[in-house]
Amino acid sequence: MRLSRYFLPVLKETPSEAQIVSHRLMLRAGMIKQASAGIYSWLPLGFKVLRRIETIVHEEQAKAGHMPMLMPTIQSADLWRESGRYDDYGEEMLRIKDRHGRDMLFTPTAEELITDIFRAHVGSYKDLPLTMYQIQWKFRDEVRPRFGVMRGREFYMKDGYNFDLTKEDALHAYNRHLVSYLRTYERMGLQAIPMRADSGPIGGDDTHEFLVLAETGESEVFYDSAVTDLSFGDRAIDYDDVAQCAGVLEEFTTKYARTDETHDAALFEQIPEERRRVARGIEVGQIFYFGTKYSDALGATVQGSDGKPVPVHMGSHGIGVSRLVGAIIEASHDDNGIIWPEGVTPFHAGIVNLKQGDAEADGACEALYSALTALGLEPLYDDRNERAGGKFATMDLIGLPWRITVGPRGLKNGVVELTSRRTGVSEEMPPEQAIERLVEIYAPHRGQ
Ligand code: 5CA
Repeated sequence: MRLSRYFLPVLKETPSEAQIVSHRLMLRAGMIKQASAGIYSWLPLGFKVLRRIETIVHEEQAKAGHMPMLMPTIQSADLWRESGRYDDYGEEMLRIKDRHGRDMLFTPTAEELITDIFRAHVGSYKDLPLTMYQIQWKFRDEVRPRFGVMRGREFYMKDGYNFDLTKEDALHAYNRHLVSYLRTYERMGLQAIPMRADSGPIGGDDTHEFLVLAETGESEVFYDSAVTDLSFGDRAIDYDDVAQCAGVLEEFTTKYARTDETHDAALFEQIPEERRRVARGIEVGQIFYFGTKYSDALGATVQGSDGKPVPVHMGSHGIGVSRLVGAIIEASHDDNGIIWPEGVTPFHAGIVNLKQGDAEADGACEALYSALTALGLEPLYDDRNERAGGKFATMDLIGLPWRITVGPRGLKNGVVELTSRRTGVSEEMPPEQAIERLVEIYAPHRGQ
Protein backbone atom coordinates (compact mmCIF):
# COMPACT_ATOMS: atom_id res chain seq x y z
CA MET A 1 0.00 0.00 0.00
CA ARG A 2 1.18 3.51 -0.83
CA LEU A 3 0.57 6.00 1.93
CA SER A 4 -0.31 8.73 -0.59
CA ARG A 5 -3.40 6.67 -1.50
CA TYR A 6 -4.20 5.19 1.88
CA PHE A 7 -6.96 6.52 4.09
CA LEU A 8 -5.03 7.25 7.27
CA PRO A 9 -6.58 10.24 9.05
CA VAL A 10 -3.91 10.69 11.75
CA LEU A 11 -4.58 13.34 14.37
CA LYS A 12 -1.93 15.80 15.50
CA GLU A 13 -3.72 16.68 18.72
CA THR A 14 -4.42 14.27 21.52
CA PRO A 15 -8.19 13.76 21.65
CA SER A 16 -9.41 15.03 24.99
CA GLU A 17 -12.18 12.45 25.39
CA ALA A 18 -9.74 9.54 25.50
CA GLN A 19 -8.66 8.58 29.02
CA ILE A 20 -6.33 5.69 28.32
CA VAL A 21 -3.37 5.34 26.02
CA SER A 22 -4.81 2.70 23.68
CA HIS A 23 -7.91 4.80 23.03
CA ARG A 24 -5.79 7.89 22.41
CA LEU A 25 -3.45 6.06 20.07
CA MET A 26 -6.24 4.34 18.14
CA LEU A 27 -7.85 7.72 17.49
CA ARG A 28 -4.56 9.45 16.72
CA ALA A 29 -3.43 6.68 14.37
CA GLY A 30 -6.69 6.91 12.42
CA MET A 31 -7.77 3.36 13.33
CA ILE A 32 -11.29 4.07 14.56
CA LYS A 33 -13.87 6.80 14.70
CA GLN A 34 -16.62 6.94 17.26
CA ALA A 35 -20.08 6.72 15.68
CA SER A 36 -21.96 7.05 18.97
CA ALA A 37 -21.19 6.21 22.60
CA GLY A 38 -19.42 2.84 22.68
CA ILE A 39 -19.94 2.27 18.96
CA TYR A 40 -17.10 2.66 16.47
CA SER A 41 -16.35 2.63 12.79
CA TRP A 42 -13.21 0.67 11.99
CA LEU A 43 -11.13 2.69 9.52
CA PRO A 44 -8.78 0.82 7.16
CA LEU A 45 -5.78 0.61 9.52
CA GLY A 46 -7.86 -0.47 12.52
CA PHE A 47 -9.83 -2.92 10.43
CA LYS A 48 -6.61 -4.54 9.22
CA VAL A 49 -5.51 -5.25 12.79
CA LEU A 50 -8.97 -6.52 13.69
CA ARG A 51 -8.78 -8.92 10.73
CA ARG A 52 -5.31 -10.14 11.73
CA ILE A 53 -6.54 -10.94 15.21
CA GLU A 54 -9.61 -12.64 13.81
CA THR A 55 -7.46 -14.77 11.50
CA ILE A 56 -5.28 -15.96 14.38
CA VAL A 57 -8.42 -16.91 16.32
CA HIS A 58 -9.78 -18.86 13.33
CA GLU A 59 -6.47 -20.66 12.76
CA GLU A 60 -6.14 -21.71 16.39
CA GLN A 61 -9.77 -22.81 16.60
CA ALA A 62 -9.27 -24.97 13.52
CA LYS A 63 -6.30 -26.67 15.19
CA ALA A 64 -8.46 -27.48 18.21
CA GLY A 65 -11.08 -29.05 15.90
CA HIS A 66 -13.76 -26.41 16.43
CA MET A 67 -16.10 -25.55 13.57
CA PRO A 68 -16.74 -21.98 12.44
CA MET A 69 -20.33 -20.90 11.75
CA LEU A 70 -22.34 -17.69 11.92
CA MET A 71 -25.53 -16.79 13.76
CA PRO A 72 -27.62 -13.65 13.33
CA THR A 73 -27.13 -10.52 15.41
CA ILE A 74 -30.88 -9.90 15.67
CA GLN A 75 -32.68 -12.67 17.53
CA SER A 76 -36.23 -13.37 18.59
CA ALA A 77 -37.01 -12.79 22.28
CA ASP A 78 -38.91 -16.10 22.48
CA LEU A 79 -35.87 -18.29 22.96
CA TRP A 80 -34.55 -15.99 25.64
CA ARG A 81 -37.88 -16.22 27.44
CA GLU A 82 -37.56 -19.99 27.33
CA SER A 83 -34.15 -19.90 29.02
CA GLY A 84 -35.29 -17.25 31.50
CA ARG A 85 -32.60 -14.81 30.48
CA TYR A 86 -34.90 -12.32 28.74
CA ASP A 87 -35.71 -10.82 32.12
CA ASP A 88 -32.42 -11.67 33.83
CA TYR A 89 -30.30 -9.73 31.37
CA GLY A 90 -31.91 -6.44 32.31
CA GLU A 91 -30.92 -3.09 30.85
CA GLU A 92 -27.80 -4.46 29.18
CA MET A 93 -29.91 -6.11 26.52
CA LEU A 94 -30.87 -3.96 23.55
CA ARG A 95 -34.52 -4.76 22.88
CA ILE A 96 -36.08 -4.07 19.51
CA LYS A 97 -39.61 -4.41 18.12
CA ASP A 98 -40.10 -5.35 14.49
CA ARG A 99 -42.91 -3.93 12.32
CA HIS A 100 -45.28 -6.63 13.52
CA GLY A 101 -44.70 -5.67 17.12
CA ARG A 102 -42.67 -8.82 17.81
CA ASP A 103 -39.99 -8.62 20.48
CA MET A 104 -36.49 -8.96 19.08
CA LEU A 105 -33.08 -8.23 20.54
CA PHE A 106 -29.51 -7.61 19.49
CA THR A 107 -27.48 -10.61 20.63
CA PRO A 108 -25.30 -10.01 23.72
CA THR A 109 -24.14 -13.68 23.47
CA ALA A 110 -25.61 -16.78 21.82
CA GLU A 111 -26.10 -19.74 24.19
CA GLU A 112 -29.84 -19.82 23.44
CA LEU A 113 -29.59 -19.75 19.68
CA ILE A 114 -26.86 -22.38 19.45
CA THR A 115 -28.81 -24.64 21.81
CA ASP A 116 -31.88 -24.22 19.62
CA ILE A 117 -29.86 -25.26 16.56
CA PHE A 118 -28.52 -28.21 18.50
CA ARG A 119 -31.91 -29.45 19.71
CA ALA A 120 -33.33 -29.20 16.17
CA HIS A 121 -30.62 -31.27 14.53
CA VAL A 122 -28.71 -33.44 16.97
CA GLY A 123 -30.45 -36.52 18.30
CA SER A 124 -27.92 -39.14 19.23
CA TYR A 125 -24.95 -39.49 21.55
CA LYS A 126 -23.07 -40.66 18.45
CA ASP A 127 -23.10 -37.08 17.14
CA LEU A 128 -21.09 -35.88 20.14
CA PRO A 129 -18.71 -34.30 20.94
CA LEU A 130 -19.47 -31.13 19.01
CA THR A 131 -17.92 -27.68 19.24
CA MET A 132 -18.95 -24.78 17.04
CA TYR A 133 -18.04 -21.13 17.25
CA GLN A 134 -18.60 -17.84 15.52
CA ILE A 135 -16.93 -14.44 15.40
CA GLN A 136 -19.79 -12.00 15.39
CA TRP A 137 -20.78 -8.54 16.58
CA LYS A 138 -22.43 -8.37 19.97
CA PHE A 139 -24.28 -5.58 21.70
CA ARG A 140 -24.42 -4.93 25.42
CA ASP A 141 -25.88 -1.64 26.55
CA GLU A 142 -23.12 -1.07 29.09
CA VAL A 143 -23.85 1.52 31.79
CA ARG A 144 -20.47 3.11 31.24
CA PRO A 145 -19.04 2.44 27.80
CA ARG A 146 -15.49 3.76 27.97
CA PHE A 147 -11.89 3.37 26.96
CA GLY A 148 -12.76 3.13 23.28
CA VAL A 149 -13.03 -0.42 21.98
CA MET A 150 -12.10 -1.84 25.39
CA ARG A 151 -15.56 -1.44 26.81
CA GLY A 152 -17.80 -0.81 23.87
CA ARG A 153 -21.50 -1.27 23.54
CA GLU A 154 -21.06 -2.90 20.16
CA PHE A 155 -18.06 -5.23 20.14
CA TYR A 156 -16.65 -8.11 18.13
CA MET A 157 -16.44 -11.41 19.96
CA LYS A 158 -15.50 -14.97 19.29
CA ASP A 159 -18.05 -17.16 21.05
CA GLY A 160 -17.74 -20.92 21.02
CA TYR A 161 -20.03 -23.60 22.39
CA ASN A 162 -19.32 -27.23 23.19
CA PHE A 163 -21.86 -30.05 23.51
CA ASP A 164 -20.78 -33.23 25.24
CA LEU A 165 -22.38 -36.39 26.53
CA THR A 166 -20.76 -36.40 29.94
CA LYS A 167 -19.33 -33.95 32.40
CA GLU A 168 -15.93 -35.54 31.88
CA ASP A 169 -16.07 -34.91 28.12
CA ALA A 170 -17.25 -31.34 28.68
CA LEU A 171 -14.34 -30.73 31.04
CA HIS A 172 -12.00 -31.94 28.34
CA ALA A 173 -13.60 -29.37 26.02
CA TYR A 174 -12.97 -26.75 28.72
CA ASN A 175 -9.32 -27.75 29.00
CA ARG A 176 -8.93 -27.85 25.24
CA HIS A 177 -10.24 -24.29 25.02
CA LEU A 178 -7.88 -23.14 27.74
CA VAL A 179 -4.91 -24.60 25.86
CA SER A 180 -5.96 -23.17 22.51
CA TYR A 181 -6.51 -19.74 24.07
CA LEU A 182 -3.02 -19.74 25.57
CA ARG A 183 -1.60 -20.34 22.13
CA THR A 184 -3.94 -17.79 20.53
CA TYR A 185 -2.87 -14.93 22.81
CA GLU A 186 0.81 -15.79 22.59
CA ARG A 187 0.63 -15.54 18.80
CA MET A 188 -0.65 -12.00 19.30
CA GLY A 189 2.42 -11.18 21.37
CA LEU A 190 0.45 -11.18 24.61
CA GLN A 191 0.79 -12.87 27.93
CA ALA A 192 -2.78 -13.58 29.03
CA ILE A 193 -2.96 -15.24 32.43
CA PRO A 194 -5.86 -17.60 33.15
CA MET A 195 -7.43 -16.57 36.45
CA ARG A 196 -10.19 -18.18 38.45
CA ALA A 197 -13.21 -15.95 37.99
CA ASP A 198 -16.90 -15.48 38.63
CA SER A 199 -19.43 -16.65 36.05
CA GLY A 200 -21.86 -13.69 36.16
CA PRO A 201 -24.99 -13.87 33.96
CA ILE A 202 -23.61 -16.75 31.85
CA GLY A 203 -23.81 -19.06 34.87
CA GLY A 204 -21.85 -22.20 35.77
CA ASP A 205 -19.31 -23.52 38.22
CA ASP A 206 -16.05 -23.58 36.36
CA THR A 207 -14.78 -20.47 34.75
CA HIS A 208 -11.48 -18.80 34.02
CA GLU A 209 -10.87 -15.36 32.68
CA PHE A 210 -7.75 -14.54 30.66
CA LEU A 211 -6.12 -11.35 31.82
CA VAL A 212 -3.46 -9.19 30.25
CA LEU A 213 -1.65 -7.22 32.93
CA ALA A 214 -1.93 -3.47 32.38
CA GLU A 215 -2.19 -0.49 34.70
CA THR A 216 -5.31 0.68 32.92
CA GLY A 217 -7.08 -2.68 33.27
CA GLU A 218 -10.57 -2.59 34.71
CA SER A 219 -10.13 -5.67 36.90
CA GLU A 220 -8.10 -5.86 40.08
CA VAL A 221 -6.07 -9.07 40.09
CA PHE A 222 -4.10 -11.00 42.68
CA TYR A 223 -1.45 -13.50 41.66
CA ASP A 224 1.70 -15.39 42.44
CA SER A 225 4.45 -13.79 40.30
CA ALA A 226 5.53 -17.30 39.29
CA VAL A 227 2.59 -17.40 36.83
CA THR A 228 4.25 -14.74 34.69
CA ASP A 229 7.21 -17.10 34.10
CA LEU A 230 4.97 -19.59 32.31
CA SER A 231 4.80 -19.62 28.55
CA PHE A 232 3.14 -22.05 26.20
CA GLY A 233 5.70 -21.58 23.44
CA ASP A 234 5.62 -23.77 20.36
CA ARG A 235 5.24 -27.10 22.12
CA ALA A 236 3.33 -29.75 20.20
CA ILE A 237 -0.15 -30.46 21.44
CA ASP A 238 -2.69 -33.09 20.51
CA TYR A 239 -6.06 -31.56 21.31
CA ASP A 240 -7.72 -34.98 21.48
CA ASP A 241 -5.31 -36.07 24.17
CA VAL A 242 -7.31 -35.71 27.38
CA ALA A 243 -4.33 -36.15 29.71
CA GLN A 244 -2.13 -33.72 27.80
CA CYS A 245 -4.75 -30.95 27.83
CA ALA A 246 -5.46 -31.55 31.52
CA GLY A 247 -1.71 -31.37 32.19
CA VAL A 248 -1.44 -27.96 30.53
CA LEU A 249 -4.49 -26.71 32.45
CA GLU A 250 -2.88 -27.80 35.66
CA GLU A 251 0.43 -26.20 34.80
CA PHE A 252 -1.21 -22.86 34.05
CA THR A 253 -3.91 -22.72 36.73
CA THR A 254 -2.48 -24.25 39.89
CA LYS A 255 -0.57 -21.20 41.04
CA TYR A 256 -2.65 -18.51 42.67
CA ALA A 257 -4.17 -16.10 40.12
CA ARG A 258 -7.61 -14.64 40.78
CA THR A 259 -9.74 -11.65 39.97
CA ASP A 260 -11.18 -9.57 42.82
CA GLU A 261 -14.49 -11.47 42.53
CA THR A 262 -12.93 -14.75 43.65
CA HIS A 263 -9.97 -13.45 45.61
CA ASP A 264 -9.29 -15.32 48.87
CA ALA A 265 -7.08 -13.28 51.18
CA ALA A 266 -6.18 -16.24 53.38
CA LEU A 267 -4.96 -18.34 50.46
CA PHE A 268 -3.09 -15.37 49.03
CA GLU A 269 -1.21 -14.93 52.32
CA GLN A 270 0.26 -18.41 51.89
CA ILE A 271 2.30 -17.31 48.88
CA PRO A 272 5.82 -16.17 49.86
CA GLU A 273 5.56 -12.42 50.31
CA GLU A 274 8.08 -11.50 47.61
CA ARG A 275 5.97 -13.31 45.03
CA ARG A 276 2.59 -11.76 45.94
CA ARG A 277 1.31 -9.32 43.36
CA VAL A 278 -1.71 -7.06 43.32
CA ALA A 279 -2.17 -5.45 39.93
CA ARG A 280 -4.68 -4.58 37.26
CA GLY A 281 -5.64 -6.56 34.21
CA ILE A 282 -7.67 -6.46 31.01
CA GLU A 283 -10.01 -9.38 30.48
CA VAL A 284 -9.47 -10.61 26.93
CA GLY A 285 -11.37 -13.88 27.18
CA GLN A 286 -13.37 -16.18 29.39
CA ILE A 287 -14.20 -19.87 29.34
CA PHE A 288 -17.16 -21.52 31.10
CA TYR A 289 -18.35 -24.98 31.91
CA PHE A 290 -21.99 -24.75 32.93
CA GLY A 291 -23.20 -28.33 32.81
CA THR A 292 -26.80 -28.75 31.77
CA LYS A 293 -28.08 -25.25 32.60
CA TYR A 294 -29.13 -24.38 29.04
CA SER A 295 -29.85 -27.90 27.84
CA ASP A 296 -32.25 -28.39 30.78
CA ALA A 297 -33.96 -25.05 30.18
CA LEU A 298 -34.29 -25.53 26.44
CA GLY A 299 -34.73 -29.30 26.35
CA ALA A 300 -31.52 -30.13 24.50
CA THR A 301 -31.12 -33.85 24.95
CA VAL A 302 -29.61 -36.69 22.97
CA GLN A 303 -30.48 -40.33 23.03
CA GLY A 304 -27.90 -42.14 25.14
CA SER A 305 -26.51 -45.60 24.30
CA ASP A 306 -29.32 -47.12 26.40
CA GLY A 307 -31.95 -45.29 24.30
CA LYS A 308 -32.88 -42.91 27.12
CA PRO A 309 -32.72 -39.11 26.66
CA VAL A 310 -29.81 -37.40 28.40
CA PRO A 311 -29.34 -33.63 28.67
CA VAL A 312 -26.06 -32.54 27.10
CA HIS A 313 -23.24 -30.93 29.03
CA MET A 314 -22.24 -27.58 27.68
CA GLY A 315 -19.71 -24.83 27.97
CA SER A 316 -19.16 -21.53 26.24
CA HIS A 317 -15.94 -19.74 25.50
CA GLY A 318 -15.36 -16.15 24.50
CA ILE A 319 -12.54 -14.02 23.15
CA GLY A 320 -12.89 -10.25 23.02
CA VAL A 321 -11.63 -9.78 19.47
CA SER A 322 -12.21 -6.00 19.23
CA ARG A 323 -11.09 -5.44 22.84
CA LEU A 324 -7.83 -7.20 21.99
CA VAL A 325 -6.85 -4.41 19.61
CA GLY A 326 -6.88 -2.01 22.57
CA ALA A 327 -5.33 -4.54 24.97
CA ILE A 328 -2.38 -5.18 22.67
CA ILE A 329 -1.72 -1.43 22.46
CA GLU A 330 -1.93 -1.09 26.26
CA ALA A 331 0.69 -3.81 26.53
CA SER A 332 2.90 -2.54 23.70
CA HIS A 333 3.51 1.16 23.09
CA ASP A 334 5.89 3.98 23.98
CA ASP A 335 5.73 7.78 24.04
CA ASN A 336 5.83 7.96 20.25
CA GLY A 337 3.01 5.56 19.55
CA ILE A 338 2.00 1.96 19.06
CA ILE A 339 4.48 -0.93 18.76
CA TRP A 340 2.67 -3.81 17.04
CA PRO A 341 3.83 -7.34 17.76
CA GLU A 342 4.75 -9.05 14.46
CA GLY A 343 1.79 -11.42 14.72
CA VAL A 344 -0.86 -8.70 14.38
CA THR A 345 0.82 -5.78 12.67
CA PRO A 346 -1.34 -4.13 9.97
CA PHE A 347 1.65 -3.88 7.58
CA HIS A 348 4.82 -5.88 7.88
CA ALA A 349 7.19 -2.98 7.25
CA GLY A 350 7.17 0.70 6.46
CA ILE A 351 9.29 2.04 3.63
CA VAL A 352 10.34 5.65 4.15
CA ASN A 353 11.66 7.53 1.17
CA LEU A 354 13.85 10.36 2.47
CA LYS A 355 13.92 12.17 -0.85
CA GLN A 356 10.72 11.75 -2.80
CA GLY A 357 11.30 12.79 -6.43
CA ASP A 358 14.94 11.71 -6.45
CA ALA A 359 15.09 9.16 -9.27
CA GLU A 360 17.44 6.82 -7.48
CA ALA A 361 15.61 6.92 -4.13
CA ASP A 362 12.22 6.50 -5.82
CA GLY A 363 13.54 3.59 -7.89
CA ALA A 364 15.03 1.83 -4.85
CA CYS A 365 11.77 2.23 -2.89
CA GLU A 366 9.71 0.89 -5.79
CA ALA A 367 12.04 -2.10 -6.12
CA LEU A 368 11.79 -2.85 -2.38
CA TYR A 369 8.04 -2.48 -2.52
CA SER A 370 7.64 -4.93 -5.42
CA ALA A 371 10.10 -7.43 -4.00
CA LEU A 372 8.41 -7.53 -0.57
CA THR A 373 4.96 -7.75 -2.14
CA ALA A 374 6.06 -10.59 -4.43
CA LEU A 375 7.24 -12.47 -1.31
CA GLY A 376 3.80 -12.19 0.23
CA LEU A 377 4.68 -9.40 2.68
CA GLU A 378 2.66 -6.19 2.91
CA PRO A 379 4.75 -3.03 3.00
CA LEU A 380 3.40 0.46 3.62
CA TYR A 381 5.37 2.84 1.42
CA ASP A 382 5.44 6.46 2.57
CA ASP A 383 5.70 8.07 -0.86
CA ARG A 384 4.36 11.44 0.26
CA ASN A 385 6.22 14.64 -0.42
CA GLU A 386 6.90 15.30 3.22
CA ARG A 387 9.85 16.00 5.45
CA ALA A 388 11.66 12.99 6.86
CA GLY A 389 10.74 13.98 10.42
CA GLY A 390 7.03 13.90 9.63
CA LYS A 391 7.35 10.53 7.92
CA PHE A 392 9.18 9.01 10.89
CA ALA A 393 6.62 10.41 13.30
CA THR A 394 3.76 8.83 11.35
CA MET A 395 5.53 5.46 11.17
CA ASP A 396 6.26 5.56 14.91
CA LEU A 397 2.67 6.49 15.70
CA ILE A 398 1.10 3.69 13.65
CA GLY A 399 3.64 1.28 15.10
CA LEU A 400 4.87 -0.95 12.28
CA PRO A 401 7.53 -3.16 13.88
CA TRP A 402 10.07 -2.63 11.06
CA ARG A 403 11.00 0.36 8.94
CA ILE A 404 13.26 0.53 5.92
CA THR A 405 14.67 3.99 5.35
CA VAL A 406 15.89 4.78 1.87
CA GLY A 407 17.90 7.89 1.01
CA PRO A 408 20.35 9.06 -1.65
CA ARG A 409 23.29 9.09 0.77
CA GLY A 410 22.90 5.43 1.77
CA LEU A 411 22.18 4.34 -1.76
CA LYS A 412 25.58 5.74 -2.85
CA ASN A 413 27.08 3.05 -0.62
CA GLY A 414 24.53 0.49 -1.73
CA VAL A 415 22.69 0.40 1.60
CA VAL A 416 19.34 1.13 3.20
CA GLU A 417 18.56 1.24 6.90
CA LEU A 418 16.48 -1.36 8.73
CA THR A 419 15.08 -0.10 12.05
CA SER A 420 13.29 -1.98 14.80
CA ARG A 421 10.38 0.01 16.22
CA ARG A 422 10.71 -1.80 19.53
CA THR A 423 14.41 -1.28 20.21
CA GLY A 424 15.01 1.74 17.99
CA VAL A 425 18.17 0.02 16.72
CA SER A 426 19.03 0.74 13.07
CA GLU A 427 21.30 -1.31 10.86
CA GLU A 428 22.61 -0.46 7.44
CA MET A 429 22.56 -3.22 4.85
CA PRO A 430 22.00 -3.78 1.13
CA PRO A 431 18.29 -3.79 0.21
CA GLU A 432 18.38 -7.53 -0.62
CA GLN A 433 19.56 -8.30 2.88
CA ALA A 434 16.80 -6.16 4.44
CA ILE A 435 14.28 -8.15 2.42
CA GLU A 436 15.81 -11.44 3.56
CA ARG A 437 15.74 -10.33 7.18
CA LEU A 438 12.04 -9.43 6.98
CA VAL A 439 11.20 -12.77 5.37
CA GLU A 440 13.00 -14.52 8.23
CA ILE A 441 11.36 -12.38 10.91
CA TYR A 442 7.87 -13.04 9.63
CA ALA A 443 8.30 -16.72 8.73
CA PRO A 444 7.00 -17.97 12.12
CA HIS A 445 3.96 -15.68 11.87
CA ARG A 446 2.60 -16.75 8.53
CA GLY A 447 0.16 -19.43 7.43
CA GLN A 448 -0.12 -21.26 10.71
N1 5CA B 1 -21.05 -16.42 26.21
C1 5CA B 1 -19.83 -16.20 26.91
C2 5CA B 1 -18.69 -16.87 26.29
S1 5CA B 1 -18.85 -17.02 24.62
C3 5CA B 1 -19.57 -14.70 27.06
O1 5CA B 1 -20.32 -13.88 26.58
N2 5CA B 1 -18.51 -14.37 27.75
S2 5CA B 1 -18.06 -12.92 28.19
O2 5CA B 1 -19.18 -12.17 28.66
O3 5CA B 1 -17.01 -13.09 29.12
O4 5CA B 1 -17.52 -12.18 26.95
C4 5CA B 1 -16.39 -12.71 26.27
C5 5CA B 1 -15.31 -11.65 26.06
O5 5CA B 1 -15.84 -10.57 25.32
C6 5CA B 1 -14.82 -11.02 27.35
O6 5CA B 1 -13.80 -11.80 27.95
C7 5CA B 1 -14.28 -9.69 26.86
O7 5CA B 1 -12.95 -9.84 26.39
C8 5CA B 1 -15.18 -9.37 25.70
N3 5CA B 1 -16.17 -8.34 26.08
C9 5CA B 1 -17.22 -8.46 26.94
N4 5CA B 1 -17.89 -7.31 27.05
C10 5CA B 1 -17.25 -6.41 26.24
C11 5CA B 1 -17.45 -5.04 25.93
N5 5CA B 1 -18.45 -4.34 26.44
N6 5CA B 1 -16.60 -4.44 25.05
C12 5CA B 1 -15.58 -5.13 24.49
N7 5CA B 1 -15.35 -6.43 24.75
C13 5CA B 1 -16.15 -7.06 25.62
